[in-house]
Amino acid sequence: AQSSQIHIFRSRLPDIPIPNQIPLHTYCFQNLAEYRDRTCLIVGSTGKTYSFAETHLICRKVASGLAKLGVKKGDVIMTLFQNCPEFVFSFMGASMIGAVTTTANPFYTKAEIFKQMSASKAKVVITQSVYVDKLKDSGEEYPKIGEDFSVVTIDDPPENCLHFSVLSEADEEDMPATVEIAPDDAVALPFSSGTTGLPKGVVLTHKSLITSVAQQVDGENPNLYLKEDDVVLCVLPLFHIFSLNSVLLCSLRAGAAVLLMQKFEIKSLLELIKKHRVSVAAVVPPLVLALAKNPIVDSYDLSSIRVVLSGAAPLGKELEEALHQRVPQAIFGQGYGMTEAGPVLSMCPAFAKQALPAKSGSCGSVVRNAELMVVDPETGCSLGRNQPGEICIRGSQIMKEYLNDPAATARTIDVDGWLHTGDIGYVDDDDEVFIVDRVKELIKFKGFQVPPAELEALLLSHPMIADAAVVPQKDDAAGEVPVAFVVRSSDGFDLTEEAVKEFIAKQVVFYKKLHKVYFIHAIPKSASGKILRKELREKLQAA
Ligand code: AYL
Repeated sequence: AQSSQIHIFRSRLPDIPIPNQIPLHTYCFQNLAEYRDRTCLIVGSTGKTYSFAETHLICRKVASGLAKLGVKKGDVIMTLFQNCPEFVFSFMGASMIGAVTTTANPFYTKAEIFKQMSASKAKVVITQSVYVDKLKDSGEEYPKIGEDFSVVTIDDPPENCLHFSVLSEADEEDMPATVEIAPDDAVALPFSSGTTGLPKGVVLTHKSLITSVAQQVDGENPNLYLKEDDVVLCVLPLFHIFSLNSVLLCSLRAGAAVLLMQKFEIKSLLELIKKHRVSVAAVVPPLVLALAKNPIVDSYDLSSIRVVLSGAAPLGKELEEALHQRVPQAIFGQGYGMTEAGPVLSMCPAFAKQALPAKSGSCGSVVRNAELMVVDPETGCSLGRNQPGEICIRGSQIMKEYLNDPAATARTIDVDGWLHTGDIGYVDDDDEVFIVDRVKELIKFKGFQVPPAELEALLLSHPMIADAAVVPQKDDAAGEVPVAFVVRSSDGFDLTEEAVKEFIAKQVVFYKKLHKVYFIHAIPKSASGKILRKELREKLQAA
C-alpha cells in the first residue's frame, strides 16, 4: 500500500536568521570593520598576503574596471585560471556590478572551453597568457578576441589582450552607482551535468549562495565553525563549487584567512601547512589518500590542523582512519554537496562550535534552514529512517535553474521545490546522512565530474563507431574512472582500443580520458532507448 506520509529530515541545530535579501559581496564583507587588517588571502607560491581591507578595495576596483570594459548587470565573465588572488577579485568584483561569473577549468581543451563560452555568452575572459591560445580558433563561427569578447590576463598580455591592471587599477569611485541587485539575480554560473546529459550552466543566485554560506558558518552555533584566526587551505580548485563556496566564501564571511595554492604537490603542500599553520583543510578523498599513504608526511609538523573537511566524493572509513592516525588532534568529517544544491546538503556536526558527535563514514546531518527527504526511486514514496532512497533537498540555497534549459530544470527540481540529487542514501537514527550509491549517470574521477553523455557523443562522432556507452569503473586512486563499451560500425572491424582511447584523449581534459574500451555487439537498452547502465556496470564487475 502506498503510504502518503512524508518524512522530512531537518538539522538538529535550530534554524537561524539568514540575511539573504542583500547581494553576495555585501554579505561576505558584512563584518569587514571587525577584521579589516587581518590577513584575508595568502598566496602560497610567493608568500604575498592581502588584508581584508586590501582585498575589498581591489574587488571594488575590479568591479569598476569591469564596468569600464562594458560589463553590465546580468552579463557573464569567465574565469579561467588556477587558484590565485585574481580569482577572488574577479568573482567578487563581478558580483559588485551585478555580473555573473562562470568558472572554467584551465586544463580544459579548446573544445570544452568553447562549449562553456558559447553556452554562457561570456563577454570577458580573465585568464593567464598560457591559456589564451585555447580561446582562439580559425573557425568561422568562433568568436574573436578583442571583437566578440575581451581577454584579460594576469601576466604579460598577448596580442589583443589586456592586462589585469586595467581592472585592478581602475578607480573604485567610478563604479556605476545604481546597480540594483535582487536576491534572485544570478551571481555564479558553474557547469554541471547533474543527473543526466551534457554539462549545463547552473544558475546560482545571490540568495542561494548567501543561504548556503550562512547554513555553514552563521549563527550562534555555526555548523562549520571558522574562527578569525583560522588559516583555511585552498588547494582544491576554485572553479569547482566545493572550494568556491565552503573554502572561499565561507572564509570571507567568517574572517578567516585563505591560503591559495595553484596545484596539489605534496611537498609544497606540507611545507605551506607548516609555515602558515593551516588549521582547516578542505580535501577530496584522493588527497586524503596521498596524505595517508605518503611516507614523507611523517617528517612534517601538521599539529596546526584542527579540522579536515572531505567532500565531493565518497570517503572510505579505512582511509579516513589512516589519515586520522597521522593528524590525531584534528576533527575529521565530511560535507556532502552537489553543484545544483547550492551546493551543501549536509555537513559534519562535529565541526560545529558546540560540536555534536558524528560517525565515521557519515556525511553529517542536513544543513539548517533546509529540508531533506529520501524517496523510493521506484515508487516516489517518501521513506523513513534507515531506508535508502534518492536524496532530495529543499531550501533557499538550491539553484534557480539550469541556464536556458527549462526541461532539464523540471527534471531536477519538482513542482514542490524538491531538488532530486540522483544519489542514494539514508538518514540514520541520529540524523546522520549516509550516501551509499548513485543512480545518476555521473562518473566522479577524484571528485571531478565526468559526464558519460559527453564522452558518448564524442565516441558517436567517430566514423568507425556505431554505438557507445560510458560507465564508471571502481579505481583505488581516483575512486572511479570512465570506461567505454563500443560497438564497431560495419567498416570499423580494425578499430583498436588504443585508437579509441587516443581519439577521446585528444578532445578532453585529463580526468575524462577513457581507461578501458570494451568492444561489444550491442549496447543494452530499454524499450524506450535508454542505455541500461546498470547492466554494463555489472558486466564490469563480472570481468
Ligand atoms: P558536484 N560523499 C559521497 N558522494 C559525494 C559527496 C560525499 N561527501 N559529496 C559529493 N558527492 C557526489 O556537483 C554526489 O554524487 O559537487 C553528488 O551528487 O561536482 C556529486 O558528488 C556532486 O558533484 C562541500 C562539500 C561542496 C561537498 C561539496 C560537493 C561539491 C561536488 C561543498 O562542503
